[in-house]
Amino acid sequence: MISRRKFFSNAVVTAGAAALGATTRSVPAAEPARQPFEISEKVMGNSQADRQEHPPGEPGKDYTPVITPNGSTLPYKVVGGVKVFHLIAEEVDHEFAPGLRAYCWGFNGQVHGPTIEAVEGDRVRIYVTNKLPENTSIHWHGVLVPSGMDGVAGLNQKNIEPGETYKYEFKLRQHGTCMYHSHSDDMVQIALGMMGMFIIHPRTPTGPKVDRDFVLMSSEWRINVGTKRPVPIEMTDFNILTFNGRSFPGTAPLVAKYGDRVRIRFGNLSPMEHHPIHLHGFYWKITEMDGLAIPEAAQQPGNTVLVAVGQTRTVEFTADNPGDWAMHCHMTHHTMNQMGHNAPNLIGVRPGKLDKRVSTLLPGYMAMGESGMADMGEMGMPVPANSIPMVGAPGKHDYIDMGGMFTIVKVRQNLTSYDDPGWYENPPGTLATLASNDELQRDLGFVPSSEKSEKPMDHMDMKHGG
Ligand SMILES: [Cu+2]
Repeated sequence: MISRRKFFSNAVVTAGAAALGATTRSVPAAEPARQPFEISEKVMGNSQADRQEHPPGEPGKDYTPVITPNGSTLPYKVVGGVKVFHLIAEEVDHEFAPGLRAYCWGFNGQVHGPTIEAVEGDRVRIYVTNKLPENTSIHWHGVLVPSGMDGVAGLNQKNIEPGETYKYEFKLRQHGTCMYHSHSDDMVQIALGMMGMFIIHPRTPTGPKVDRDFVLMSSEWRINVGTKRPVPIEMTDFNILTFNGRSFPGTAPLVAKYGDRVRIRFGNLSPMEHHPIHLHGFYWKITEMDGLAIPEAAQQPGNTVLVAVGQTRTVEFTADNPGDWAMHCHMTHHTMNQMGHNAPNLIGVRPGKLDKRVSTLLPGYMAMGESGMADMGEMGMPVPANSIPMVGAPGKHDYIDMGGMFTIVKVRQNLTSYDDPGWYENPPGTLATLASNDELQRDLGFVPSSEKSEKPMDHMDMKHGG
């Protein structure tokens, strides 16, 4: 491995004397012998002290543990100075949201697997037991490990056969937000949920102390309505979008006290799609990309961060704005549940007797949304068993017609615990309300008509449909 800077400095020394090919060949001879990971540690910005031997890092003393909403942290024990973890790859009857369960593949009875959490300098030994009906192997995504521990079946190791337990062991030589996932029959095993987050805290923290440190892993699934098994061959039309394996309204809120410094570590191991995650009410700074800390002066501000497949992005902000704040993927189809994407577009069309005619061909058919689709969940229309088409949730003010990759950040003053504090009480004068005629007359000079706008399409009356 040759760093770019090193390449150029060598190139300068020999410049003019040799063609480019000769220059590149001369580099190895000029390079002093390097220890494994030396260059990587420079890339990570680690100090000499970070390479010293340390006792295993302890939660509460060496780090503030992360919170995995709807998930958990993998327990460990210390054996001879090594942190020992045990992942069991197995089938899990997983609930995505109330009303939808499916047989997925996960770890230790969970989808996704529990969050692995350790400290830079820790030596970890991770046993992986395969209780699946096919081979597997686990890749530590972003973690700098020896090649033979990298987990790509066939390339780095033998497959873990059903019933076998493999042992991975390495020293953590970095800090940051990483992930883990199956790297055997990837398409099937990732589509079925075999992934989790791998958080490595710094041995010597820098920057402001964080009060709330959340972990959110994005994924997407195809679960045909009324079935109980995700379709692993789906490439394009995903209908269940999740944070930590849950779809709204199954996602737990992220609760913070007013003034808390909040960190959210996003990871995306969706089979196919990237997710622009948007937070209402705050601006954050992106502090890490793929687990690499960004120097403070280079931290990008924003309120939407694109998390591509395979990426992690970490953001931090101060919870200085009390309220209930939506946080969601901003792709609109990623904040809804099992909608049929082949439904005809009836917005603005008067369906008339269409429902009845189509229902003779398709029992249970209901034309979606002459005036939009927002009321489909609220109407409580009967849905097939084990499905959540257009399900949202009752909110404080009205029905919340969101689903999928959507959750709520709840910031409160005077919290006594981080349990769900319920809905936000809006201070007087801070809630959007129905305008009175007096106000309209005063400010607009007239009261707008309550009639719907007449559009040309209203006169089409389904003629085009035959
Ligand atoms: Cu998305």
